[in-house]
Amino acid sequence: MANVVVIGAQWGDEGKGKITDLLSKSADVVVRYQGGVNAGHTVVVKDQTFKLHLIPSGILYPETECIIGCGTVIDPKVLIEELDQLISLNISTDNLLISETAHVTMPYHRLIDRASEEHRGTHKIGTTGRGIGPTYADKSERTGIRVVDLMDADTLRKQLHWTINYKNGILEKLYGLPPLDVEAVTAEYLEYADRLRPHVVDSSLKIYDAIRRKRNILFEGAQGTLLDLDHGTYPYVTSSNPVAGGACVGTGIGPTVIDRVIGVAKAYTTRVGEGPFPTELHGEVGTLLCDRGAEFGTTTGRQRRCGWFDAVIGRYAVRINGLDCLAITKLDVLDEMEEIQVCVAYELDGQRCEDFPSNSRLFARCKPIYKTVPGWKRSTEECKSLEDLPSQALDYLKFLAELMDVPIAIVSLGASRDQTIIVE
Ligand code: 2SA
Ligand code: MG
Repeated sequence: MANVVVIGAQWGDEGKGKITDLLSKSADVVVRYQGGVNAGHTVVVKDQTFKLHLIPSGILYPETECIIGCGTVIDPKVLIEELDQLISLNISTDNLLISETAHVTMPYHRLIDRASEEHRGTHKIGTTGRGIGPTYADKSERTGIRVVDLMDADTLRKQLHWTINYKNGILEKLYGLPPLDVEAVTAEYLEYADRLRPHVVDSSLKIYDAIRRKRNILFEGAQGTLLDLDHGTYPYVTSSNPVAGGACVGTGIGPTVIDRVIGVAKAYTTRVGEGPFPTELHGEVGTLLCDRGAEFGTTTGRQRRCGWFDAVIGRYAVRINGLDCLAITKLDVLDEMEEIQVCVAYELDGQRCEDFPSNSRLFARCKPIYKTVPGWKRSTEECKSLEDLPSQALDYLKFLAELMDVPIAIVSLGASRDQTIIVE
């Protein structure tokens, strides 16, 4: 399988968890390169459901090495809870490695995330409230705490003494919140440090080692292309780079290492949080997609907004990520539809627009131009090959591939591992 990057081609929750779980079978190493505990991957193995936020889903395979790369932000409290959950289910966590240069989410990050959302009022982003933006902001501001700092008690004490006093000023003066206790936070984080220490490594070096030994490496993206800080629907984005290019910076490898990029997209579209969404459906059809697709956030339980497939966004994802192929997930959710609409282009101020506009203000004014295709009105959940699919479902997939000019390599028809068609 060589070295593969798996990314979300929409606004996150495309089913990357399931696809990376499938690909992890042939991977020796699985690496997360951005995001933090805002991500939520649901993986179903037999009758067990795993909800993972930070740990790569490759952990479910005993031989696979899992690395949380330097481009991620780590909330040690949640990470330890996740480790405990896996251990209680008899899954070994010995193969989990954590980059020493990843940044650490602190209590003030979570507080500032929530307070600043409230402060923004109608301009809020709709964040997950997990402190992601403020952790990355500190990284850029060069006031962040890195895993390596967490591992050294003296450094941590000194850094937190200064940083918490500084943050307390913001919490109190700007948001009217009570100050944090430096000693208590330091003690709490030193405990986390002891627990995580055995996992901490120079992850770039580990990955380089694996590359030299010709191991297969899977780079697991979180969130999606349209949530990318640079290429997404700014400001309604996350604070990292979920696009394929992020895999290099977020792990410490060069672009020549990557052999293949796979995009994951739902057969329709969802978005959670605020921001423009041209194909969003508000009526009955939207509710049907939400119900059949069980569209609720893995991390926050928020209901996801639902809409038709948007091929303009699909083409954009192909371009921005250099996609080799697509995995289309949740096709079965459309099984009951009489007819299905696909957004083939936008109408922008009376003009037809084929390409995603990088200007957010223009994007917010885009109206979908739909092509209606027939539904198949039959269950696809048991289909094991393309031949098993109803002809209308096959035509739908062909139409999507044609619109985005990219082959479809995987089709997913349900949550479990065997509800998958691998296109030869
Ligand atoms: P943040 O918290 O700063 O990253 O939020 C900024 C925007 O990014 C969106 N975002 C997400 N969108 C979809 N799925 C995500 N992960 C969870 C999941 C979400 C959940 O897998 O279900 O449980 O609610 C995710 N993470 C961030 C977020 O909605 C904001 O629009
Ligand atoms: Mg998710």
